[in-house]
Amino acid sequence: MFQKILIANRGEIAVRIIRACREMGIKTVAVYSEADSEALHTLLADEAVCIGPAKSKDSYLNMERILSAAVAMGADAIHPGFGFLSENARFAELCALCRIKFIGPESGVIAKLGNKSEARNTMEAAGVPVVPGGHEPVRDVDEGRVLAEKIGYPVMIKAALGGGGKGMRIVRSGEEFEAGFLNARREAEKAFSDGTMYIEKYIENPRHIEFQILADEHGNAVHLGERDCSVQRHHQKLIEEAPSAALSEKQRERMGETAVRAAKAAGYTNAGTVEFLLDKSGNFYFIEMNTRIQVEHPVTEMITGLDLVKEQIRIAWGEPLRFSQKDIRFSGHAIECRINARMAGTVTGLMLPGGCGVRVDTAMYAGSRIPPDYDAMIIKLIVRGGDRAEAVKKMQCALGELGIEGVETNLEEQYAVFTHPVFEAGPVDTGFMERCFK
Ligand code: MV4
Repeated sequence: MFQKILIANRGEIAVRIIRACREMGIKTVAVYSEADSEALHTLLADEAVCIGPAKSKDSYLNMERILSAAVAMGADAIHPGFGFLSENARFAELCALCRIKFIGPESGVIAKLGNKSEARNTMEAAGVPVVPGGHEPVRDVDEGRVLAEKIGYPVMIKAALGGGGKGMRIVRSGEEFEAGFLNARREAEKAFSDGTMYIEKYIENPRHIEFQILADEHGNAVHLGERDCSVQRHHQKLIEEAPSAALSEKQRERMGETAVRAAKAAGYTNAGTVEFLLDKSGNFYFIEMNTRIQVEHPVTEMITGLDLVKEQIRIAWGEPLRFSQKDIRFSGHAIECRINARMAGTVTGLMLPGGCGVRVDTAMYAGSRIPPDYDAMIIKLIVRGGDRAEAVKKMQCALGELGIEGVETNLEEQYAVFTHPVFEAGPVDTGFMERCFK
């Protein structure tokens, strides 16, 4: 097994990875920025290396500094977590060149799936349903308009290197097309230094359902069921749950098989997520595949009893999966709630909830500083109940116990969502937040 893993991340996911390594008897190296010298990941790891100033570009996104730290400390693998360099094909390639195992899929697979237009074609060729749309990126406004007419309005214009809502526009008529296309492309060029755009039919208020998959380096792949991530705002997920209350057992089986087919078609290894849109009639369509461990992975852990980070490490070491699809059992209902800071500052006081089936993933402690330079998510509350109603009740109680002093957060809004009759009744679609929380 690996002797020492460097964690190229910060915050709760870095802490989550350090814990998995420690349980497996693997030494850990944290990297940290000047703003994170007293962050929990810096304090908890066996060793820690300062890699630069607070700005992500100078620290957590600086490939040379991170690789230098890994070589200097004698790490034999790097876990990238999520965000930062986790889906950077060049970084995975550089790790390989330095003979350090990147805990994730191969560089070429990251690059192929990172291009959403190319991924669409790969999946369609493998018999995975995709949203009706074009097979090639569109070169200009006129070509785009012709394709949009053929698909039929409304359409969605997307950046090939996009995801997460950037460089994306809904266009509802021919008159709107030119402005929509040019604005989306300008945004894409700014965000990704690439203006490659493709067009799909727009699916109105879909449910956002993603399947967790695990694939080893020996050709075996399984899925660990789905997560329903429909509660979002401004393309930020707020709540995730498993299983989805919107799926029948039959649909779950078909989508799960499809997700495994998608992973195999991509030559995928390690943990990954296949994202689908589910429309009003129950049709599902592949939209993209995420090549990292995700923020919401704990809900899958809570209903399968598996530790996904440990599985990632075992797969990266070259072990075959320890289970086949029929060995995977699902039990109960799990929900995750993201608590975001609405400002930088110091958490002067912290009261955390607990109890049966309550899990808190955070790097916060009383006295923690929240620098202005990074993601606002500070705590993930995860609960598991026997069924959805019990899980919702547990989350209401856990949110009621949670106390955060010193910084403003979205805690009260989350409490309002969990006690909203429409959410309690469930399931909701991606239009829920806009309809019910203006
Ligand atoms: C879509 C879509 C509808 N039709 N594509 C959002 C982020 C990125 N991963 C893909 N996303 C979507 N792609 C087609 N063809 C709806 C979404 C979408 C969404 C869109 C607007 C507002 C909220 C949303 C939440 C989830 C998904």
